[in-house]
Amino acid sequence: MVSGSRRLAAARATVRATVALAMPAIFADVAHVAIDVAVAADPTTVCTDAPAHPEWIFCDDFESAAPNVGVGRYFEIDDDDGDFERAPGVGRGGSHGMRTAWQQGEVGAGGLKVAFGRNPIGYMNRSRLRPNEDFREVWVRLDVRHDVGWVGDPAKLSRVTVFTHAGDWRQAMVAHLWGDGKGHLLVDPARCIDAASRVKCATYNDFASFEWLGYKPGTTAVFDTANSGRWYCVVHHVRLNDSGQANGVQEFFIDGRLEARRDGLDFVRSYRDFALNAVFVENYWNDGSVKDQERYFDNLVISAGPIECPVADGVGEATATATATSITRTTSTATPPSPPSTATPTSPSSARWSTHLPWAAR
Ligand SMILES: [Ca+2]
Ligand SMILES: [Ca+2]
Ligand SMILES: [Ca+2]
Repeated sequence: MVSGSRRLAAARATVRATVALAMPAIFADVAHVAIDVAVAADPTTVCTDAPAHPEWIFCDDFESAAPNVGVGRYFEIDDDDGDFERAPGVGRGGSHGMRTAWQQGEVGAGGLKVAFGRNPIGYMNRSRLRPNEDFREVWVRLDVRHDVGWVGDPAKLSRVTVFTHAGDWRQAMVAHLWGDGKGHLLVDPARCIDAASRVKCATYNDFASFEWLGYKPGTTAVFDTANSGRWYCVVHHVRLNDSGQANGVQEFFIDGRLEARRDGLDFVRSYRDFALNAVFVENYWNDGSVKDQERYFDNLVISAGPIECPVADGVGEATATATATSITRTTSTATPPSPPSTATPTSPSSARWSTHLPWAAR
């Protein structure tokens, strides 16, 4: 580390000052708050700063322990039979992170599930993360790195949702953050509330009952081989609408830059029984991985306020690009297909946003 502790301390102070200034803006106008690029503190020890961030609901930098189920932790983990694991050196800046190992053709390669806030499902409430609060707006940070030579777009990355009933996993809405099949991530908001503001879904992922509010892809080709080997700090922001107002938001940022935003969303109509109460991080590749390959996660943070990202990662970029160029030439036939043209339009008036991605449906 060239910077030294004094510089690091200064960086942290800067971050805190930025957060303090930004916080009142959350309530006034969330549209541009997280666009301000502030340099977050040392990306290898993110959760060390948690005490300075009361707005953080959950933080895991994978430094202290392997992901586990329990109070303050996850409510469910799929470790892919040990293949999805915490490991030294695979995290940001050479820290600990989570390693995903996809074998060729593999679909499910593990995931992490966090519940927080007021949640009707006892199984999820094992985490006890601020269980008496309703969160109508959250920011979720996840650092993602695809190994050098990466090929393809796994459909899933994460989702933020509202669970509504004690006896099953039916949902009021889902803010999907997943791949567009063309190398980018996208936002794909879905509602499961009827005109009388009652939950329509009858079970988990009740796709037949979802109303797709319209997806929008980002601009950074995070899954391109040419961009493999570098870290991306992905921040996913979701805000439920106020009752009677179409003012919900789903947007995401990479390294502090806005990628895609949907606003004016009537996410849950006037439903108020529960608010955002779970985040799932998923290694799920609907079409199966095109080859044996790995990706890595670090710094999963769920917050009630905006989250800063570290300076964009340029380390290893040249190496990754050089390697990727040759790989792209030799494996072009392995590139997964683009989304099919069978996306289902609904009403003509909202045709611009009224399609969803059946190729990614689970
Ligand atoms: Ca780490
Ligand atoms: Ca595996
Ligand atoms: Ca598996």
